[in-house]
Amino acid sequence: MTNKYFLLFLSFILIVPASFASDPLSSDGDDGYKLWLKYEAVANAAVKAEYLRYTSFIGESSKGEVAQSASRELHTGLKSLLGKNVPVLNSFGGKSGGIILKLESGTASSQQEEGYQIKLSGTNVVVSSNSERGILYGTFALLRHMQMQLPVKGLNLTSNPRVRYRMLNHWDNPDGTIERGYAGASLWKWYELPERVDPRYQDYARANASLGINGTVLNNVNASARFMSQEYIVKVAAIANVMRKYGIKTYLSVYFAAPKTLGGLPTSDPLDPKVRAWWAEKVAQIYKEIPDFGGFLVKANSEGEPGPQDYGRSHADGANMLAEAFKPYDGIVVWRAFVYKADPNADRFKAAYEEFVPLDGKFDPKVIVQVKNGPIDFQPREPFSPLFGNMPKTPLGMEFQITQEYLGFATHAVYEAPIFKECLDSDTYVNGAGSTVAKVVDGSLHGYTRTLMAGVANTGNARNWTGHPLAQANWYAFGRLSWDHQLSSEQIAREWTALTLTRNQKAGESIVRLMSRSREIYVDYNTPLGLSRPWMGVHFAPEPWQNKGSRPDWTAVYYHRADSVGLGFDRTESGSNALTQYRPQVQQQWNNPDKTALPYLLWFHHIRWDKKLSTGRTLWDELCTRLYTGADSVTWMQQQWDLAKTHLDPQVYTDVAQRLQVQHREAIWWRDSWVLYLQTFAKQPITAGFEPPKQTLDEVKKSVNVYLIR
Ligand code: GCW
Repeated sequence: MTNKYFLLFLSFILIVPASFASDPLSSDGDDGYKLWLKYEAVANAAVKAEYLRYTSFIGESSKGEVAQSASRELHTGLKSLLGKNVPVLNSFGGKSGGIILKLESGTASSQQEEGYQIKLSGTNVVVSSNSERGILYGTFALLRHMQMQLPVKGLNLTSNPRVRYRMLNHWDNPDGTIERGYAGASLWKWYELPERVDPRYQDYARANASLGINGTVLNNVNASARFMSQEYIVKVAAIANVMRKYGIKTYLSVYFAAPKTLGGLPTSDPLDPKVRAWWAEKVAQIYKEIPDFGGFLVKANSEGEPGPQDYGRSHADGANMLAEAFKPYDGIVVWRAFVYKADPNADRFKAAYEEFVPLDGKFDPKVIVQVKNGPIDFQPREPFSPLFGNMPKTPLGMEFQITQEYLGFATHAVYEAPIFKECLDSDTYVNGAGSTVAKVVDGSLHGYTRTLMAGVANTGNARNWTGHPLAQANWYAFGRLSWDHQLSSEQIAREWTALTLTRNQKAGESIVRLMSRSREIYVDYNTPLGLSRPWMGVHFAPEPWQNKGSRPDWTAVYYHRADSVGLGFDRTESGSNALTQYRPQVQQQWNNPDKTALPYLLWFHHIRWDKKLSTGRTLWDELCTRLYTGADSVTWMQQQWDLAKTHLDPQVYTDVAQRLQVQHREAIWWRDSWVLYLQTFAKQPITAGFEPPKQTLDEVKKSVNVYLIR
């Protein structure tokens, strides 16, 4: 056999067929399934010629399954980008013009365990790392580089993750529904597992690994004890077997009362020796099936879920009991700080801080406390949670929400990177200026190494994974930021757009413009000037008038506090005084209504309707202006989208264009609900220059009620 034919032969036996097995034919148009891993053929002749010079072989130095995923992905990618079958070789010493995936032994260079380096060495491109996972991440980075058609010449890239545990949280239920999921049913087909392993699990793993995500919590934090049964552990193990190949560890949410409901014990008291033994045995049972199991995520004593307080014990008692069960293993316990008691006089804003700060230093080192970005609940805009910086002896992980629970579900286009960045870049001032939330989360401020960033997933079994095509960007942005929180929102938007939608520069620019402004536009028509929670029920339809609930903080009026005098929640000394949970420098930012930045104004102050704001307008006029311009700006978004039309796949173009139409209609609905309702307190006409709503308040209420009918 000549060399050439031998290589061809090798490429056949060494290469596993390309993934995305269930791809539609290209004539079906772009259905979004391939996400940002399209690997479209390189059209530019010069770029292609350069790439061809470096792709005569793929050299792999490890046979481990994660490294194998890297070479398989590279092979798939190159085949599609360059139309060529690049052979994968184990022995390539002295060969030139290829891509070498090199596992370095020992503690080399500036790389951490999962970091990677990509550089030119002679005429080879070398992707090196101390770990197979690093090789996989480096491979995806190289493919990203090539998908963006950037030159190989001068390539020299070192990248390390800033956070250790980068994970998705799925709020998926055993019956296939997803709490706050808007993209179809769960990806996990529990009734088919463990025998049938849906090929989609692998594509899910690839997509995550391409961003550096290394953990996934498969089930809802409002957890079913079923996941602790042997029957389900085996099902979970079948998914974990797929995840492992892509460097992803599998985690489970646990139901704290499982010892009682599943184990038949008389109690689930974390200090009861039998309960402790039950969990230890349970964890051992899981590790038997899943040797690299990641750990538990726990929602306890929150919104009716059971927890240690049911037995007079603390969150630390509960978390530490579970941590003890993980002692023999590598796994961790992620304990959520999303708690708020039903106290009619309390400010929910203060609840997590009040319960958790006194526990600082009491958690086992295997515990990470996971904190939502804001003190309330994933609002379109929130100040950062005052827990960040105030628990220096406890690793605090970040919980972002990718699924658009309060951001218009999968209908409204809202690019979330600016929300994530706004929180990460906030200064807590705990160790002087520059003590950003990001530095708390990445461990650099308080010196802990168990660091975590979690995102509540927006995936479902919709063909395009996320329902709204642009919502894919939110999954992408979360993943990229969990790896490197210093990337800018715009940079990520550019990257995602070029990989996913179009490489045409002008078209790309108008999409990036649309994305970059989308969050502010949403805030303007939905919750301007620091309003929050104007919806109850399904968290979609506007209901600022909603004033009945089983507890006061489950009404809308609790949050906005509209009355004949003005609007907003006073959290200064004269109100709930929640501001004292922040350092003085932060308090100064927000305790004076004249100096508070307008986006946060009503978070902290009750403002008179006729008060003149820094814009020169009164509160009422400012509200009208924002609500109206917000709704109008959706037409601007439509224009930006249309500017890109000729450079977009028609299927994707139409899908987004139609969703933008819905968004526009609903933005007007939100605007009208707010202005008509608030007008009953402010008693003022709609600001001059804007057309009063065509409907009455009663009519709007009726249209909202339709959404609330079960
Ligand atoms: O935002 C609220 C949601 C609940 C969710 C809860 C939580 C999973 O409305 O659906 O429950 O937060 O984060 O625990």
